[in-house]
Amino acid sequence: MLKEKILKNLNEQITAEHYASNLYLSMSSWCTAKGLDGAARFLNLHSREELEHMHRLINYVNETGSQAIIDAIPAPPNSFKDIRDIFEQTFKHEVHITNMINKLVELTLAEKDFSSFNFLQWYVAEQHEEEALFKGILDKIEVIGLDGRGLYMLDQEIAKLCNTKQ
Ligand code: OFO
Repeated sequence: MLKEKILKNLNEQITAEHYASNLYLSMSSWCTAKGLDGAARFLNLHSREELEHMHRLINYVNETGSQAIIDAIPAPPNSFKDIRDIFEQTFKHEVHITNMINKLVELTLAEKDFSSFNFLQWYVAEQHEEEALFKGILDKIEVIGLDGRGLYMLDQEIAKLCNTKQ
């Protein structure tokens, strides 16, 4: 059984991963509506990944004999300024998730819950990858730009990422 404090934080993490999934799904839908098929596919795949992150947490909590709570999540935004706005928001969101994970890891050490500490190492590594991935897209936006054919080229570049990470 997990200590109360740790269970509460793990359940909050479940909700955060669920929200991230919906946020990226909403962004994917916006991209589809704007004809940005590469970015739409990338974000859709990423939305599914976030669901996997959520399920991994649910399984862990339930395996310990505690109960994973599936809580309400707020509606994500559904309108965005442009593709730059989308990827600035995704990067910001990943940094926020990293901070949550780091707080959780700190707590497991303080509570001497080494099993949860060990479980969370996967998320620590994953967050490192995800921040780098989204930062890389922001860098591409800077280099390619959004004017003229830039937007089309950028969408193609983002589409290529679907075959590497996901
Ligand atoms: Fe994109 O992050 Fe989950 O954990």
